Amino acid sequence: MRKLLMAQDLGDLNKAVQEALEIKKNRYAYKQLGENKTLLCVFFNNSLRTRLSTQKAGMNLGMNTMVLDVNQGAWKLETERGVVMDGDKSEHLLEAIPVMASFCDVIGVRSFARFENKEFDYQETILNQFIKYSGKPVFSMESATAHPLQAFADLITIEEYKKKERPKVVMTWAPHPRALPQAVPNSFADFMNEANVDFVITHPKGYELSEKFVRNAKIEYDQDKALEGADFVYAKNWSAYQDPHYGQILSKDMSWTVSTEKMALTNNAYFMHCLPVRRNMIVTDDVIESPQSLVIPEAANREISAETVIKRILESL
Ligand code: AN0
Ligand code: CP
Repeated sequence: MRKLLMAQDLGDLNKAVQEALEIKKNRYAYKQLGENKTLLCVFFNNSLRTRLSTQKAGMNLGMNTMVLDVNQGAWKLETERGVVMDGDKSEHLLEAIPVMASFCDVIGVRSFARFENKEFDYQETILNQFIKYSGKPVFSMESATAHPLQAFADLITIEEYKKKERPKVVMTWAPHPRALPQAVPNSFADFMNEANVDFVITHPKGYELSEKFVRNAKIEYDQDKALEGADFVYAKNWSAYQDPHYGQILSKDMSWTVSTEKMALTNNAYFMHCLPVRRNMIVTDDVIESPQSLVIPEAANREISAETVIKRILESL
């Protein structure tokens, strides 16, 4: 495996989940695989879970792990070619990438959508520059359009907790004070579309996501209707994808917050969220603290999803 961005990069998803569950039984079983191999995690944006779980995954595999926070301590990077660099950016990504690559064997990249230019974001310009100019395997740690390590961890979690062969999984938009990327809901839809689940997306009108990720998923604009009979409720805020509102907040409607009343419409569903979450915007205290909340085991599975991906990359070196 040379790259991770979409679910299809993992091949047969069921096999990938089974492999992850095997790894979870003994996460140190492949300690030899990463000997004298170095993992570099490059962050253009903040992170708690991805930063810790991805390093931990690399260490489980016996790798050396390094983290670079581009915006804290490194030189400010220019990312557009052709710019006269007379501003505050001291180095170009086109030099920085091959230099970073010369010190490592595998690279993880976090670079969120910037919402300045939809094409720049949706072409995954930054991640693709890493792929092109590093010559090393590259995986997304949430790039402009996708967060596959999160969606893979979510799928592993659903597999662990499901009580029926084909559970109903509802991804619901919920309000948030700041504009957030579409990467998490995009990848969740991408993975759920390939999984053995009855998948429904619910959001206010105007929040339609990219077809590339939504494909044939069911859309239900009435949240209460969507939640009926749900076995898993996956809450997330995202900003608008569709033109001319790309990257904008269209609604802060608090009636979309996942509350005890909303959960009462479901089949005693589990509650999921990738975290970080704003309480009493996305979800009430009561729901996130309830026994049905999976947010902590879900986050813990980030170590397992990352380890499965990095293991496959190491096996292909
Ligand atoms: C980010 C997002 O919504 O994409 C990261 C989530 C994993 N969230 C925030 O910036 C709050
Ligand atoms: N879920 C997730 O990716 O969290 P961080 O942004 O803290 O890494």
